[in-house]
Amino acid sequence: MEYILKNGIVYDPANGVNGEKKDIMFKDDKIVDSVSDNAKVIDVTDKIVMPAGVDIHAHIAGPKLVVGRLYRPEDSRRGVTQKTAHEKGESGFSIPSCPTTGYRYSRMGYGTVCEAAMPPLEAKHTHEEINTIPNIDVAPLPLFGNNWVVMEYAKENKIDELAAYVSAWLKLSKGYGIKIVNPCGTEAWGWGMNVHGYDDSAPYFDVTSRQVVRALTKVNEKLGLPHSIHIHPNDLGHPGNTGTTIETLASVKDIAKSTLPSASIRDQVMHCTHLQFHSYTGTSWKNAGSGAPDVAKFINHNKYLTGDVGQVTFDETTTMTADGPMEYDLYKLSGLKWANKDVECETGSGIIPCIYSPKNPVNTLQWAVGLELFLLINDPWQLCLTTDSPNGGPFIRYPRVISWLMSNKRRMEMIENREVHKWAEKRTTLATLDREYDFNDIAIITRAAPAKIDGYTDRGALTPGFKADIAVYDIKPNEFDPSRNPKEVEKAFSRALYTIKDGQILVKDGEIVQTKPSHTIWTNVTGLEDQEAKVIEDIMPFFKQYYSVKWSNYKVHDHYVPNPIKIDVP
Ligand code: MFN
Ligand code: ZN
Ligand code: ZN
Repeated sequence: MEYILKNGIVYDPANGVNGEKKDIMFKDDKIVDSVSDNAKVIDVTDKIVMPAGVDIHAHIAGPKLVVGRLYRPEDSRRGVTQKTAHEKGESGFSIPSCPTTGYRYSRMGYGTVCEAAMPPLEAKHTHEEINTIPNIDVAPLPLFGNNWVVMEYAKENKIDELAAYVSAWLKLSKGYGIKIVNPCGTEAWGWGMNVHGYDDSAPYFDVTSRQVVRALTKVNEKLGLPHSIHIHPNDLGHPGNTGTTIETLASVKDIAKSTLPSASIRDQVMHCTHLQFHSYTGTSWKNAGSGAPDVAKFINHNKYLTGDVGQVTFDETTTMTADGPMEYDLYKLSGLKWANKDVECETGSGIIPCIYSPKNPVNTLQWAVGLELFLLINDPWQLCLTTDSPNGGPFIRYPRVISWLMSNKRRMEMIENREVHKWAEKRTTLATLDREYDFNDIAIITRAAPAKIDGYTDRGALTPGFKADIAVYDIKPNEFDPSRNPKEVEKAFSRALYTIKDGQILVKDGEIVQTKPSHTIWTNVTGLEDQEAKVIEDIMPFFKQYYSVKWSNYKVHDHYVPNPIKIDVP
């Protein structure tokens, strides 16, 4: 089937197209540069056309989500809709059902989401969930930062063995890249402890967070993985954590990016996630302030770094993270119902509701710190829009965050009318920042940059040969002032005029008109088969002694991933 999207105003930052009136053509599932006279015309005259959105960091599938749904029926009762001709019924707000997740991303014009935390031991389950999410492609990141084998190899600086281990485990779990959460800290939580500093070690392992992160960064670049390491640093959510954050960012400066072609699309060697939760000053919540200016300055000076924000959106949400000890801290603060889980030999997790209120000084500080990061990090290619869904708020709030970024007027109104607590003004620089994003900047932080940082070479741009993943929004940018119309901005980005995925129209006028199965994107390192076999043989006594599952049940078999996009890394 051939289509021509006619006369749209196109924002395609990867190709340097900034608001040009242009036709975009696609044939079957790919963008093309010409079509025949038989092509079906879709008139989008003067409306915004962008590549489909790419989310670099969200929690959408896996055991944490299931626990959240089970123990928060009050969340599952929100957002309930009846079954329609095209959709199963929806349910849930911060932890929607799997089909709901697909519909809602699709309605916002998104096509790809990185599931940011998959324990290898629970990878089968995670893939089963991914398979029930329609319309979006999902790239799951296996967790490596508290894995016992990783910690042992990192301690001994056995980079070759660790590389073989990582490449074997990407295959075993069908994972996309290396995720690190609170390195050594989640392991310490097994003993009721945490690590706060970057040079603290995990009990009984005698290895520091710094050693683990550096070893995994070297491995990532040695293997030439398309994405860099993706790190949630130590000390999340604690006043005074800015120092640990900057130490973490600084610690990989001397590690060169891989020269392999598989890594050539990206510039960074470290992607640091939900920076907002890592940018606080002070010694307690009473005297806490913003570390955003320091973190932003560091990122502005160092092109080897990228990040996403983890913006707080003032919602009642459910937080969930492999950072088990941090969730216990939140439980001590809020007293809300709390779930905790150990994943033997690999990681852990905690889950707890969080009610972010604009009347709460600390939550307002968090909101303002997130916006400061957006406004103080100069190069939008180094930053991605996230709420760390659902941790700072659910992903359906992205359009609201976009409206805040495009309107200084709206931000000042919130501060001056005391819609938010006065800490936003007193404890951060937000009220002094008048930068406003334009539509091109928005296209960068929601699709072009995350695609590049994730290392995708088939999406995030409207390049001929790329996937026909396209979003059209009901705004005429040449006749519209986003600064003065934040509500309209939010509405338009919430309900795409068209969402096209793999050349199929899935959303029209903000409604789902079709669903399709998702693809799972995973990385297949080739050429290390002998080393992988050797590492598996070496660790087998450990596996048999410490894991309670059999090796034969551990691997994610091919049938768990019925629609793979396998990225071969030679
Ligand atoms: C990432 O996974 C990931 O992370 C992320 O809530 C997450 O109330 C999960 O106990 C948080 N508040 C304070 O201590 C504030 C001080 C308070 C006080 O007690 O004094 N001050 C005020 O109320 C101010 C009043 C005066 C004024 O100045 O206006 C704490 C409390 C809190 C703090 C609670 N912290 C947690 C935040 C962290 C991480 C949430 C979520 C997090 C989720 N993932 O005259 C005058 O001016 C009067 C002044 C006022 C007065 O005194 O009245 C994964 O993958
Ligand atoms: Zn995290
Ligand atoms: Zn996260």
